[in-house]
Amino acid sequence: MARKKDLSLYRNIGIVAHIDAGKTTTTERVLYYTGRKHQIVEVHDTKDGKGSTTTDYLEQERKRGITIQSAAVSTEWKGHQINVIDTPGHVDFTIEVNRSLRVLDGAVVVFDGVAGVEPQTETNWRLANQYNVPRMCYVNKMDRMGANFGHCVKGIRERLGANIVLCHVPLGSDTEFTGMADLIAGVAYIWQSDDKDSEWETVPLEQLKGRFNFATSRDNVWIDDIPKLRQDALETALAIDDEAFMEFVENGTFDPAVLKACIRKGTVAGQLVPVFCGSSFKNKGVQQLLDAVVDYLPYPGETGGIALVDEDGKSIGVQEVSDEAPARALAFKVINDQFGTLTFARIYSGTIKKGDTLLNVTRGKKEKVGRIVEVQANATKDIDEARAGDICAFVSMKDTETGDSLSDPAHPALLERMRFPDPVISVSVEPKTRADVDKMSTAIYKMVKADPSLRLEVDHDTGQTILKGMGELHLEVTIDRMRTELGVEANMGKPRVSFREAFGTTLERVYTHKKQSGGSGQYAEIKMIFEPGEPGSGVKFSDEVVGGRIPREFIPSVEYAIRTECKRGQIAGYEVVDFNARLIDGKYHDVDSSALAFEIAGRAMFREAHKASKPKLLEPIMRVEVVLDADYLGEIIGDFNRRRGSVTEQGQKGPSAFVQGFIPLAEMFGYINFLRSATSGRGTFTMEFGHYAEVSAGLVEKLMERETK
Ligand SMILES: Nc1nc2c(ncn2[C@@H]2O[C@H](COP(=O)(O)OP(=O)(O)OP(=O)(O)O)[C@@H](O)[C@H]2O)c(=O)[nH]1
Ligand SMILES: [Mg+2]
Repeated sequence: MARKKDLSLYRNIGIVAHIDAGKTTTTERVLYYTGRKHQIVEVHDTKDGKGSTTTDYLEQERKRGITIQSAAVSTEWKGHQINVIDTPGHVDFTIEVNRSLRVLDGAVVVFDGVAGVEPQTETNWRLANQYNVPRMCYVNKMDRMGANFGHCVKGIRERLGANIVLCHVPLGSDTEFTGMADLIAGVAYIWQSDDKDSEWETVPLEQLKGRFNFATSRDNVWIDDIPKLRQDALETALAIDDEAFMEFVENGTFDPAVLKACIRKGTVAGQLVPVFCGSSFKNKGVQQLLDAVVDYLPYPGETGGIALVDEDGKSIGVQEVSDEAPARALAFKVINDQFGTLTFARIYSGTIKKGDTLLNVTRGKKEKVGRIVEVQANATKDIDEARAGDICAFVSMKDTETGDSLSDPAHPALLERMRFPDPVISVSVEPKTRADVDKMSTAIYKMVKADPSLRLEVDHDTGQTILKGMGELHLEVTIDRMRTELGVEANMGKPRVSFREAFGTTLERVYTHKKQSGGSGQYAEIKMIFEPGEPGSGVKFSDEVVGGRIPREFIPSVEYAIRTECKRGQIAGYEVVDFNARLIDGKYHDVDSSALAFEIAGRAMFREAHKASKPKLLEPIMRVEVVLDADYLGEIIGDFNRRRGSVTEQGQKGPSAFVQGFIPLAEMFGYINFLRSATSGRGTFTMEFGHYAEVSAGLVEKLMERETK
């Protein structure tokens, strides 16, 4: 069967932003204006459990009024197939943004017109940079009191470092927001009302002069500046094409089609970021945004193919997006519910049909494609095949996990991997009732399999199940979803910090394991060097034994011993990270040496070496931003210091003040309560993981004492 719609008519886009910027609200409008939906549901109207927006359908999302998991919807706009993924803005669910950006071709970054650039916007922007995702900006909430387009645009330029081309200028703000001037088309759109079906009038820019007299003086300045801003926007865009640029500079003329082509070329190449504005809530600007998605964001493959890698993750080529090439897809999300397993995949090349067999190249296992479905938020529709550029889901795959490469078995290939964040916080989890005991471990395993930013461990001392995640909300939501989706109830212990341990110095040691008890004994001697590694370098083991001084078959036992024993450091039993373990020499005995003897030696060696290396305790340090009334600034800054933190930046954000800095996670529990009482309930904060840092020696004991309470 031939392709129904040409690839150039596809747009796979993500909507990303800081929490509450209006992503879900915008997605609802997109579905409404494209005719997919006949009613709009407001995010703040879903808390009573009656209604639901299309993309925030989980119980936990409705109750909290926030997005937790990314949800995909498809729709059509002016002959184009638009696949949209609405992502969460809360930092605890950043994995959802991460995996969406990995498989999308473009992104719309949404801003709250009052708050401007916020911490999660910066994080998501960096992620989009990592994955080379072309993007455009949408300054939403222009109808809010204090909305300040200029402040937001300045943030996009300065804090995100974007080379922007200003496409829209708002007409008024707050209750006076009535539309926008389109600097590219040379016209303004003026809405008659806030109603979702309100019409807009299209007016040449020249006719705007004298038409408005806004209460906020900066809103009038925008109107006065339109000729100059337009000149700037056109120059920035046309600079992509030398010839068009010269024509414009010399004669002041340009071809509108060439202008658009320039913006498209610049955006797709990541050189330009077009900026738009509107108010999704007041139904202004969403249709224009959709036009821009079609005009400027890339179709699948327009930015080139996907990198192919070898087993070490090194790039070895590129897979072009094409129907004719062998089938290659990346699984980016796995969900389990009462209906079974759904494996979401982005198809990069080839065609995958119902009944095909694919090879999971990451795991070396074959997977049968039983059913293929198109997913519309929480509804699925069976389809017979999926093609290059598509995002679909496979039903009932057995072994495939997030990040795995699926491929035509005759042409196996690994696609560029996804990167997952490290969990920094942990809780113990216990079944709530006897009936939950048996089911809990399977259920929790399923939750962890679906979310690569969770980890499951067993406490060595207590035998308790330990769940690690990105934050308190993340863990709470996971346990609650286990109840609603898998019917298993569990209780969570107090959240704890995921500390880590490291080697303090390089050292060389010999360890001899010798045991003589009647018959054959045990004998193994090893000589090793341990070196602290760079942060993030992981645990590396190297076998540097020469001349058969330790028989080959015993060396894996030493490596196994080191890799398992390092899960439990000598300071307080936390995982030891980032070191090189070099096995350089040893001795054996023909009769008494065995794999077990070498393993025992390896374990003892590790314990002794780590203890002797002046080990370090590492703690997660969080990047914290507090937004508050300037009156409370002094108190909050003083508190940063009390919490062993440091302030890196402070300033003004619209009508509010902000403080940014770093605070150890160990000092952040219950921060929200402190902030509320210190700011009479008017302060808000966000935090995300920054880095691990050494705990000063004098503090280790005090911290550990507090932890074990
Ligand atoms: N005044 C105003 N409010 C808006 C606008 N867009 C969204 N909101 C409101 O802002 C709140 C958050 O909107 P959401 O659409 O849930 O924001 P989000 O970006 O999806 O949030 P998360 O998914 O939790 O990160 C809701 O109460 C919306 O009604 C807007 O254009 N103007
Ligand atoms: Mg949302």
